[in-house]
Amino acid sequence: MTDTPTPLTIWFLNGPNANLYGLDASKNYGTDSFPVLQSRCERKAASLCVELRFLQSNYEGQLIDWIQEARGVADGIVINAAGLTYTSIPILDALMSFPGKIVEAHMSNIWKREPFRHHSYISKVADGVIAGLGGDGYEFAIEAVARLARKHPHAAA
Ligand code: DHK
Repeated sequence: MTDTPTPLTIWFLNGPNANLYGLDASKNYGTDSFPVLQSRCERKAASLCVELRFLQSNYEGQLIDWIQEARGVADGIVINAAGLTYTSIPILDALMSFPGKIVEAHMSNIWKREPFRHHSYISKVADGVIAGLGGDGYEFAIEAVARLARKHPHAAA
């Protein structure tokens, strides 16, 4: 007999320009469009008994508002803050106020790229980082944060 896993709520936050994935000429972010990535993540989440809120904004303040809203609601956050990863102390501060688990995700391997992408403020608070594996990495990130949240539950709601 297999036990049903505890249901979890995970928020997946995507930063500036993520809506263009699959459409950018560089193909740094693979060929899956953003809606395709979203459906892949939702399918993966459902298979793990995770309710997923998949969000994207080009605005730093909106991402901060969502992180604050996630307090007391979400068991974990997956975040790809995109270009804000390297600049945003306010996003770092908001994440520091979040009591659940945090996984940082990037489509590309940021350490293989330009030096300005090598320092992440998000990593200061992330429990783990997944980069360079494209859409597969997004699915791994959801599984990782769910496993962490189930191992170390906090009072989400
Ligand atoms: C996405 C972006 O938009 C860039 O600004 C980051 C990240 C890398 C990614 O690989 O998902 O530098």
